[in-house]
Amino acid sequence: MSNLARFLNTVDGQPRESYSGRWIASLDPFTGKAWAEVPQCGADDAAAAVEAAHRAFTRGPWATLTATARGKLLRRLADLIARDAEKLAETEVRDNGKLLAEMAAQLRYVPEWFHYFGGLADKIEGGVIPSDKADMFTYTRREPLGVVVAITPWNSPLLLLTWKLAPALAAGNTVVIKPSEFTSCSTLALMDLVKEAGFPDGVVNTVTGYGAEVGAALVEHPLVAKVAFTGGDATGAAVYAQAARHIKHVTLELGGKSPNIIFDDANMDDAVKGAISGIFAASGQTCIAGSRLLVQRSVYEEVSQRVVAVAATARLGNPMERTTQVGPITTQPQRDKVLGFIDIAKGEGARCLLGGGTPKDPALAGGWFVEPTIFGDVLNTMRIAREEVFGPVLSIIPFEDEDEAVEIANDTIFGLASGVWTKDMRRAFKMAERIRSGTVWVNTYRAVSFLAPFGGFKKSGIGRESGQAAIDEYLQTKCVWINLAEGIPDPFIIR
Ligand code: TXE
Repeated sequence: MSNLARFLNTVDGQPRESYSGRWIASLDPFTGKAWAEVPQCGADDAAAAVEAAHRAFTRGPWATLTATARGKLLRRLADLIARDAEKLAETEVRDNGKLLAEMAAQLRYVPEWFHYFGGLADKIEGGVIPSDKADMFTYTRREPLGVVVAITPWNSPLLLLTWKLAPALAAGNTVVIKPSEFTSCSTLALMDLVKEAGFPDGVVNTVTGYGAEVGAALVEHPLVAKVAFTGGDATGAAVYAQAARHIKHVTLELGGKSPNIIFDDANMDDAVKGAISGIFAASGQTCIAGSRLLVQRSVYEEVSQRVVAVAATARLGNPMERTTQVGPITTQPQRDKVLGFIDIAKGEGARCLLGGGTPKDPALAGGWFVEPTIFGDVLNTMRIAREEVFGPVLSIIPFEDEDEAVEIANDTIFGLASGVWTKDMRRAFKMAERIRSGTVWVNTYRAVSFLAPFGGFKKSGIGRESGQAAIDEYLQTKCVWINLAEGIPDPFIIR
């Protein structure tokens, strides 16, 4: 047996290893070394978790719990997460290498989703339908879907899980979670709090393992009613196709190639900070990364120079230290992918203004670092401007006027987010209308909230997370007809 910390799954309220007895090492991106292990599950473990969730949905106490009691459980979980936020954040940082400052702030914010959706749980209402038929009383009920599978990625494991878990539970579903094989530990640690909060056994279960094995087995399972997925667009398309074969409900939150647009009338200090936070925060590993910086030609040189100057001062280092500004890339394959894109951009003729490789500092040698990298004179037709890199790599693209900014911004298969920097409010409203993305930020970037719907246009996804509408993604409508009269007329004719 190894001497690494071991995190176990929870199935039907019980701690579980995998049937195979195999383990996956969780690697610390700052050292490149294993620090913990999680069970390597297979299709048999996936089936056991789904069956437990299905039992809890159909026969357990959860099925008859009032919506108000469900809401209380969610709010209790919120309080426990708030209590343990720092500890959970540290576990996430060991797994994903993002800054402790950022993960701790996220974990302190996560409880708000459980409070918000806990509050919504007993406000799910049906309606009485006016009837065009005599003596007929018709009403709707809003009912949960059943077993929901939540598949999450490695960049913000608990935040992105929360966006699924809170509305799914508030709506009365049961859940099987499949975290990323690279960053499972914080999700497994959260399960202790789910138990402490008092959720009945089987309501929330976890199965760790590789996507192609355990993820695909979950999507395939006939007792699963819905898949809520966040990840890459290629995997999202595969999950969507597989779910379609079984007519399952799906929400997909996929990647982006978001335009961050600076006009010449913008507050330049703010715009430069917005450009930096859009791409270098979290080492660019966010779906909302503002990876295409569109700059009006009249200020193109000035903005490029200022963004380069600020990015050049970024302190790379140990993500656990509060003074670090840019941490490592979460996984080695992802680091290699980012470096590959840098080579592609150079080959395409983009001008490398900063970075372009791995840092030389020997103190960083063990970690999967990539230097903050900026390319100038990028054409929107280049691969570096079209494909999601998911790393600290910025492409700067010039434009002449509003029309051209809109044209370039929308010339992408994605549509997750966008930023507009201008002091002209007429222009701000117009741009917000014309850009095809699920979120538009004006004079800010990277703002999210439990109150605000989030999701993608085009290939960035289907469905919305957060905000009131998110709960609809976990409900279905039943229509009930009650005949108040006696005597059925002609049985061969539809009423
Ligand atoms: O993601 P995957 P990867 C993008 C980013 C990154 C690329 C690949 O561009 O470079 O995706 O990252 C599970 N059936 N994003 O490979 O494969 C997998 O185990 C069911 C954007 O890490 O999408 C993990 O739990 N599940 C993104 C989850 O899917 C499967 C965040 C996501 O992994 C599966 C992360 C299958 N066949 C990466 N194959 C964002 N939108 O924020 C894999 N999985």
